[in-house]
Amino acid sequence: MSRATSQPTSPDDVTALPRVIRPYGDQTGDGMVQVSFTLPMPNGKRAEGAALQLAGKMGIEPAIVVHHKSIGDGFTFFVVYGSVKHLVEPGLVEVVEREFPLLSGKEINAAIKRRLHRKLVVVGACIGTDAHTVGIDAILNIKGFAGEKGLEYYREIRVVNLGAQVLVPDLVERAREEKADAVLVSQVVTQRDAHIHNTQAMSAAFREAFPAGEVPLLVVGGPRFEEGSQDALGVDRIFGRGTTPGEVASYLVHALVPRHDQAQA
Ligand code: B12
Repeated sequence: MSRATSQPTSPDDVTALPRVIRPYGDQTGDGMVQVSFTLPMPNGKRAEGAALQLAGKMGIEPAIVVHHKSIGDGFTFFVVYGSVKHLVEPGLVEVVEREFPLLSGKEINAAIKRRLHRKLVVVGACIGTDAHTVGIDAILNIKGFAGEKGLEYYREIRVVNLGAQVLVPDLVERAREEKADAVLVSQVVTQRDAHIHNTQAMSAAFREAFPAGEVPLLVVGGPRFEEGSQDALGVDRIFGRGTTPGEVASYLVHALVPRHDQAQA
């Protein structure tokens, strides 16, 4: 009796997957996908035809429009369902592994207390015109996120949450006043790449205001940052969709506590 098919597959075990796969709809390998988009056209037959034309150009063929709805004057929202021919090679996917261990609350507090001998200071804000505070609050506020308490809950972390629409010069000033070890910035709105421009401006302002080696750890988060783009943005770390406070606290210990040890040595 073979048990191979009932073994759970590890998400990281590429040897358990075929070399190539296709999307699954009704049956294995049928290549079915569903996409949604908006066209700047009034709802109607011509707009439906335009949606199918786009689907064809995207390689979705045959395709059907399964939903279309007018969303204001001259705009139509579509959901299109159809088959693609493309093959996916799971073995070629590069997975960015977390570079630090996840610590428990107790371990985090103990590491800060033992090695820093004072509270670790975090200043957080949404910068620019961004008023989406739910994400940064999920990380900072005591109530936390996904069953984990936020950074305010940690005895050895002092949190200063500046809220929404904070101007970069004010953030720099407050970080200096509070002697921030880390500055945590949230950017949710991505229209016209606002999240990228704001983050780069923030990083530049901190690097201009603080001497080299004394710039606080710069951490930015939001649902649409590209993994691994921290260097291009001039920050130390990026956190994306679904981040939990425990991950951030573990990272802060990983990045700051040893750093302080080295400075004392
Ligand atoms: C709630 C909401 C609002 C609320 C915000 C209330 C508040 N106090 O935050 C209100 C109604 C005010 C609002 C307004 C607007 N919104 Co709005 N909003 C949303 C919505 C529905 C949910 C966002 C949210 O709370 N997510 C839940 C949190 C927990 O998730 P998160 O932000 O991703 O955070 C997690 C991670 O990303 C990460 N993280 C985030 N930040 C940070 C920071 C650090 C340091 C770290 C470590 C981690 C981290 O950790 C968090 C937990 O895992 C989204 C759509 C959606 N479903 O996402 C639209 C959305 C973000 N809004 C959008 C828009 C366009 C607007 C408006 C411009 C609308 C308008 N025309 O007025 C305004 C802009 C206001 C402004 N000046 O910013 C767009 C943005 C599109 C884009 N490409 O930029 C979205 C995507 C909706 C859409 N599909 O169009 N919005």
